[in-house]
Amino acid sequence: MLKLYNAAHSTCSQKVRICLAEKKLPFEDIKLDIGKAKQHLKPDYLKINPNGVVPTLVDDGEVVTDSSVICEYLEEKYPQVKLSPDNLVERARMRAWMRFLEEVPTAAVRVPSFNMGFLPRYEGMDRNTFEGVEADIRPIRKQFYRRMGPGGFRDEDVRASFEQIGNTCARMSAALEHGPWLLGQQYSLADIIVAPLIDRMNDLGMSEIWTGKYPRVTDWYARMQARPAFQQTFYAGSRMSEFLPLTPAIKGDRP
Ligand SMILES: N[C@@H](CCC(=O)N[C@@H](CS)C(=O)NCC(=O)O)C(=O)O
Repeated sequence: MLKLYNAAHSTCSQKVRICLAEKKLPFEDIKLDIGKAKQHLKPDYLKINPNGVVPTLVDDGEVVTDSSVICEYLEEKYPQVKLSPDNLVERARMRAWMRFLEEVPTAAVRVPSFNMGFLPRYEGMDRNTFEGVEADIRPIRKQFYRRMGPGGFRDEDVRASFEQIGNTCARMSAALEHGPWLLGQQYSLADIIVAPLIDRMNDLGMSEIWTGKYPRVTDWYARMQARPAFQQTFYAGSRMSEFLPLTPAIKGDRP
């Protein structure tokens, strides 16, 4: 039996949930509160995921971490529904997309997500308290939280994120010239991994990054949304705007 430790609104969890749904694999859905209760930072969870992040997959007692790695593991272990091309060069292209998606837009999307949704949690907290109770307890995100601080990321960081997401859309648009999916005719893990990032930007009201400018991205997003696996993944409560009042991403830099 597969178990997935995840959070409803976490984009990395959503990547794996789409993959599981496409493959029609049943799994035990273990929801962690990664907000107030910080269940992903408790000693028992850190034993299976020392990075203190979601998602984590447990397959028959074996632990697999990191959303892209989990997706590739599922693809190799459960190949009945194929989400990658057979051709080696095409597979390499898919993996190059996956690395790019992790390095650029996955990291970029965190900046407006925090500035727009999560900051009210830290309201009234001074920097020292914030660093002690929020930043320093996070195994791989300490510096990220410290850079953000209780007041949020600087406008310059938010603008850089938007630029990176725009660049991602430009690359997607160029790739989509050759077919409905990023690799052409083959729907693959590359589409699955970028989908929650585009969905998050849409949820944050930022679809203007691609609307008008990259119509192929708009059409691709509509095709993604039409897939049953996508609808299964984005159940009620899995989008930030459903449970957090969103504030502007650009805050006006503080002195
Ligand atoms: N490389 C990891 C990153 C996972 C990740 O950053 N997860 C976020 C939610 S999308 C998280 O758990 N954040 C916890 C925190 O901010 O403390 C993966 O792809 O699984």
